[in-house]
Amino acid sequence: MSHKTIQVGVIGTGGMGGRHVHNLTHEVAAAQVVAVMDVDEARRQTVAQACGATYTFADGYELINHPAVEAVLVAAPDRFHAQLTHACIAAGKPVFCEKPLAITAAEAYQVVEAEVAGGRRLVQLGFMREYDPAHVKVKQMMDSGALGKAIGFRGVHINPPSAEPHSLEDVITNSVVHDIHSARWMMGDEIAKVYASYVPGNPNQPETARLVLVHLHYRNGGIGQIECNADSGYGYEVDVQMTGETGTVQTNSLQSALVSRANSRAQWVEEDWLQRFDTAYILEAKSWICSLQSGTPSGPSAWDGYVAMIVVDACVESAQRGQPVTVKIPERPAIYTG
Ligand code: ISE
Repeated sequence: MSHKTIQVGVIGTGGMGGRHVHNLTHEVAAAQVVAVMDVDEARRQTVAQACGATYTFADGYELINHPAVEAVLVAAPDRFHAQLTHACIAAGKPVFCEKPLAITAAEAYQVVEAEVAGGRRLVQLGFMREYDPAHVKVKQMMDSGALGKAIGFRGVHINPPSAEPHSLEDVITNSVVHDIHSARWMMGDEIAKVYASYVPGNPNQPETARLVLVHLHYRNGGIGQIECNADSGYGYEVDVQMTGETGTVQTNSLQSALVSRANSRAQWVEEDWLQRFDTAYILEAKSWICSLQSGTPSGPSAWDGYVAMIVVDACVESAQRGQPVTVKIPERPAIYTG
């Protein structure tokens, strides 16, 4: 691809998709949203008008195969991610797919297989924490070696209040999947065993989850822990702490202004991920478009999406059985190395 503007089609224009359309239109000079797809006709027309897209579709596959669309961003509901991403690979078009890549590891593997068969990376996954300045600082500190070898990971993921309890599968596939990716990325090592436990969202519905705790064992001896609250009742926070052999480093979500008033002190807490990762989403979109211009894929790959799903499946099984589960990750294909 040359250094010209990349013409992007966006599938799904709800909360996350709508933010991606906004960022690509207003924050990424080298991108132009030319097509949008949404099953909600009113929404797709409104979004198309706001971003100046010429083409609107009610069908994602039509958008993917339209000649004006050079690259695709998939922000449809999770259950459609794998099929739509697969269709982009079949059409030979680069695709940015929101996480999760699929809703099972088996389905994610089909995407990896198709990409490997094509012989080049076309897929970038929406694990946006890799673009969050606070996470990047932690990662850089560990990579600098100043704290010695990484031996421990701790991730805390607090979600906004939720009207309905979520299923255990949903919490792990849609939410904990971020922490799983973070746990691999930060440690630079693969997860070898998980032991997950949870508190149901409703005591009478054991298939729901409110609080999930996952213990991790890495291949090279490190350990980790993920805590995910599916319904905090108060706001949104994500933090990570890394333990090295000679020190620790962590993000600090308690950085907002401290207000003292009437014998009390208070701090503002972000509402959701769109607020917390505002900057990360912009940097992520810029990096994706830049990688398409340069022809050098970067960022989280389909392989990362697949491995995260292997760990997701292991966590679900572990939580359901109440037993530790061994994680088996196949050898990484050559297109994902280096
Ligand atoms: C949501 O879909 C996201 O991707 C957010 O980053 C995550 O924090 C949240 O738990 C998910 O539901």
